Amino acid sequence: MQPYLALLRDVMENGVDKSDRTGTGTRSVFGRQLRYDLRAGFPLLTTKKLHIRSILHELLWFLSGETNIRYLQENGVSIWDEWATPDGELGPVYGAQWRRWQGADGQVYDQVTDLVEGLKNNPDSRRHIINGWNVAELPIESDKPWENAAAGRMALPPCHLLYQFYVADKTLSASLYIRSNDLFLGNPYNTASLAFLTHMLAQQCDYDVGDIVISIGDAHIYRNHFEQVQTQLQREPGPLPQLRIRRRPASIFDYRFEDFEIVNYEAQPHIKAPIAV
Ligand code: THF
Repeated sequence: MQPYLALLRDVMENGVDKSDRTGTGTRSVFGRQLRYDLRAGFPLLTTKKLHIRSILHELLWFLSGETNIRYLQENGVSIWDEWATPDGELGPVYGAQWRRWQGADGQVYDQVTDLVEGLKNNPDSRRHIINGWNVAELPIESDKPWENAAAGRMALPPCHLLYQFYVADKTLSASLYIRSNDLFLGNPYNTASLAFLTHMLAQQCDYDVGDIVISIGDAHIYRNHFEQVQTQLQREPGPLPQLRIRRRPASIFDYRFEDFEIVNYEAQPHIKAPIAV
């Protein structure tokens, strides 16, 4: 996880102090890329204990096409609470775009099903893409997230918006574009989530796993995370854990939380930080 720690240092040293939508204030740089070789281990932070439960349930929730936080709450995951309406709606966020993108012609597109088909049947394709940036359903910038959701628009525009996959030598790699990345809280989640998804897709298609590449637009650290970042930068990273998937579910939609086991995850203590809403 050295690339991540180097990016934190880069932002602290070279970043520009900016105001942001949430009113918290950030220090940010523009345009950075992180790469992890999944064969070297599962890219979970070791300098801070991560809540794997939240990351996995969120990914399973995206894949299910759900956009109400009920499933997350039933599983003790609260990371989407702040943006939802009182009855838990987030509008057409990730799950809706991944599984039910509505064309102007009324046709509904399941990007995940199409992706798996494409990876299996046409591995050399350069169009293995999931796109979350559905312009017609973006929120209105000035409104509150829950007001957008109540009006049927996304509560928030997607942060991780463009996924592309690549097959070569029977090995699957993934690339993700994140337009705006909260480096202390969000980035470690996004990295682990992409790694889980890549392992699942590889298993479904009988490929090995290769690299994951994360490209970031606005890479920022919130002002109220500076202290936590310094604490983290004083820690020495340890060896990466491994992922074991206990069975081979019938499809990409049949994975359950219990199917995943992270082995040898020895992380340093969790570091608390407030989330900017
Ligand atoms: N907004 C902001 N400001 N940062 C983000 O990373 C972010 N997301 C999602 C939507 N808006 C965002 C929400 N994802 C935590 C982690 C990811 C989130 C929201 C919150 C968080 O507070 N993590 C705590 C532990 C909480 C837990 O797991 O229960 C942590 O210490 O890691 C980016 O996708």
